[in-house]
Amino acid sequence: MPTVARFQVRAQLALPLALPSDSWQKRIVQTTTATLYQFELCPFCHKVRAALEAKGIAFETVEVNPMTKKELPELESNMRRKVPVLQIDGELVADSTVILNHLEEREASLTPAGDAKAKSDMIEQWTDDDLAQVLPAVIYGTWRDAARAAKVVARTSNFGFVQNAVVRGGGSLIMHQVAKKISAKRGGGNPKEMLAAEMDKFEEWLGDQRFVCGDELSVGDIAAHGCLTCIRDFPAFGDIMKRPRVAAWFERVQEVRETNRAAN
Ligand SMILES: N[C@@H](CCC(=O)N[C@@H](CS)C(=O)NCC(=O)O)C(=O)O
Repeated sequence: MPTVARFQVRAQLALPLALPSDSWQKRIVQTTTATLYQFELCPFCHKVRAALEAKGIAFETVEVNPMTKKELPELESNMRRKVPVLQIDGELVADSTVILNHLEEREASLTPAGDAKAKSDMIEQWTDDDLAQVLPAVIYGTWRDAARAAKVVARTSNFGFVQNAVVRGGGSLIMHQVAKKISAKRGGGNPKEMLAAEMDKFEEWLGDQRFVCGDELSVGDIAAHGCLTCIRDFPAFGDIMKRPRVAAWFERVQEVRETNRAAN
């Protein structure tokens, strides 16, 4: 049995079809899905993807050009032009934590009760403040990884021909600089060691439990899992998976996501 019951949230718009009135198929149901505006390598965007999948909400993604952000819809003046932005039922919601709260309010909740809620919240906060900050430093930390990341961004973004060439050529340089900046901001340590220290904390919080708050999946699991998914194609992910308890947890959460994922 999946930990989260499979359900799909779809605003259903019934469109009358020109069919004989006695036909059983009088209407066709068009499913409205959510739209996630994202960058392919943004850990916060992957956090939202994990929540949408675990909750069985069908969604499509729009890759935002990081230079122009022209794909982003018109946002209210108090919303920053950052990804992720989720459009759901005609509403625009920005910021991964705000989006996850919004989904918690409208769908079956993954927020545990009592003390476990404090732990789930703490792990989501850690994901935003520490894990999501350290990951880019790791994946852009070496020239080879930065070049790989630049390729992924160029491939998935809506760049024109010239911008694409610029990103492929100069992207690794920029990303490497970004990695250095992040490292400096966090005390100038080695990014791999910083990530290992963060994963030590996570492993301790997880202990021998199935999920971070015990037997049930929580927002804390979703946040951390989504964030880690972002680096799945990078060598650093292999290092994390050398931790047996973390690897088993990762597979468990992955299974929930895959079981509940809505057909897009
Ligand atoms: N607190 C925000 C952080 C979002 C964020 O920093 N997004 C980055 C991408 S990972 C972004 O859009 N950067 C573009 C910019 O700052 O112009 C969240 O949780 O969603």
